[in-house]
Amino acid sequence: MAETTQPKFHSVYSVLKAELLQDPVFDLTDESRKWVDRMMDYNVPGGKCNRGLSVSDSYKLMKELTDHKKGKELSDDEVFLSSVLGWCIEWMQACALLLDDIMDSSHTRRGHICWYKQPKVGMIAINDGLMLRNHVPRILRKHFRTKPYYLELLDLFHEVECQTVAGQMIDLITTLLGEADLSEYKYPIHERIVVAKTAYYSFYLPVACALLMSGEKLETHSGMKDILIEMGTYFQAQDDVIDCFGDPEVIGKIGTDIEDCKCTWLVVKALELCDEEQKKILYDNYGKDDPDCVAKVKELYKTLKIQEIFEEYETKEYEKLTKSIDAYPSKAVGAVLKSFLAKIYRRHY
Ligand code: DMA
Ligand code: MG
Ligand code: MG
Ligand code: MG
Repeated sequence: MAETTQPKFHSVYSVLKAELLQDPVFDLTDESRKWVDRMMDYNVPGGKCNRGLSVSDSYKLMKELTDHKKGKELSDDEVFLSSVLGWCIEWMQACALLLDDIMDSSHTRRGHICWYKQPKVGMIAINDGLMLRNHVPRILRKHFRTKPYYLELLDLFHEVECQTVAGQMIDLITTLLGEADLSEYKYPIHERIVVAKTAYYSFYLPVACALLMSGEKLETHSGMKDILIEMGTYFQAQDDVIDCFGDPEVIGKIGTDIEDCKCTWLVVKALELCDEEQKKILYDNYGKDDPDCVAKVKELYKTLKIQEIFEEYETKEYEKLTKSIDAYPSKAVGAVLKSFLAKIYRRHY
């Protein structure tokens, strides 16, 4: 029985890693091969792999419901190829996170100190990020070059990467706006950031990969994209809350959004609700790299009951998304969307 279980998915990582280390295009020396080997192991496989695993899961669900092949398991080849696409997303995310941690001055990631903070790594991490980014088209070329959907796949990864990079830039330059005047932070700008930096690659990309593998055209699924983007927006709002209130032991990272003056779901809500006195607390303490200031901001969030308000937002989002999914014409795609929503609803890490 072919099923993409965690161990099977992880065995594909070793195959891809071995191929990349021998890829003549990089012409690695023995020393650099060791570096890349260690760098990949440190940055690529240590996450929850939700995005990566969801390509195979989505592909399987779609196949069952569209090809009338209910109950029929995926072939070994289908499991392998959908896992390869899953790993391409994990690779792309590894690059994004590695660079994100430098730009956000983060301390830990996935329970370890950030790669750029490792002794002897430092700013070499920037080139390591570019190396991971360039692994993706090499993997795609090796395994999908002869597929009829190869060009669409390349375009898809490239378009999603453009979105993510633009989102990261807006996330970063918006802090300049906030540092000058915090009252500039409102939900439309928050939404603009999170749709681009998170929703496209985390939610749309895995399902789009599965669709292409199933022989579908992406243009015919624009309604699906809208639902996935909405789900991704909700997911990043959760990430904002987790950054502030999550337990670093559980989430594997130490939040930096308050210090970094980020336009988060929490600060936008706080600005909506605060009176003049509370507004002053925010203005005086937000965006300062000082634990006392951070504590004051968190205290204000508690006074304003932002977490409780977030829970109400979660319930509303869940209802709204469920309605949109139920109204979606393809039951196959609907099943995929429902499985995604179930995985993230009220998550705490
Ligand atoms: C990260 O946003 C987005 C990308 C594309 C890496 P973030 O900085 O909130 O992520 P994290 O909280 O994981 O650092
Ligand atoms: Mg960031
Ligand atoms: Mg970050
Ligand atoms: Mg975050």
